[in-house]
Amino acid sequence: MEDSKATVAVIMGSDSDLPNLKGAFSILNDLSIPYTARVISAHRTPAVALDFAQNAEKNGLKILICAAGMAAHLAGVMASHTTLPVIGIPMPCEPFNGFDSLLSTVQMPPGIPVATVTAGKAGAKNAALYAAQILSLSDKELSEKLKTFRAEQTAKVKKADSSINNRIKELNV
Ligand code: RP5
Repeated sequence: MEDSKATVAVIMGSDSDLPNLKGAFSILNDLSIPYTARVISAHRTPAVALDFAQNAEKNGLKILICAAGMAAHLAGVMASHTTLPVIGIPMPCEPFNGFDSLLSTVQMPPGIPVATVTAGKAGAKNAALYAAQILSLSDKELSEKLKTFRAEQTAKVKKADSSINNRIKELNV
């Protein structure tokens, strides 16, 4: 939920990243984690990025999720101005389809870590889940919700397994 008491910030380098981030907001909502969402660019609005990162802890935030594509400096720049955990999501972009974003986000020099997740939509989901797992270290209720999420996920795979042979027969191949 979008909230003034946000513990998680989801920051995207451009609003063009939003379609890839839907899964993150869906998971944060499902787990009732209050978040704030921003469009802040390390390159186009560097002063805003600096101000946001420097004041994040004072503003009650606990984790920053940063999604960016191409040169993708956002997560690293944010991490350089705060000791809060920063999770980076490499965004797919033309012409390299996110491989450039992946390397830019993951290859932080020693001293300023960024926890980089999968590129693209899967990464958005994993970033939200990973943020939840960090928060769950001091939130028993959230920890239980995550265990329920895992159990439901397991049940879905078992259900698929139990019907897969019938589904293959239906393909008539
Ligand atoms: C990055 O550049 C953004 O995160 C986005 O993934 C990419 C392209 O941005 P736009 O040109 O679509 O605004 O900073």
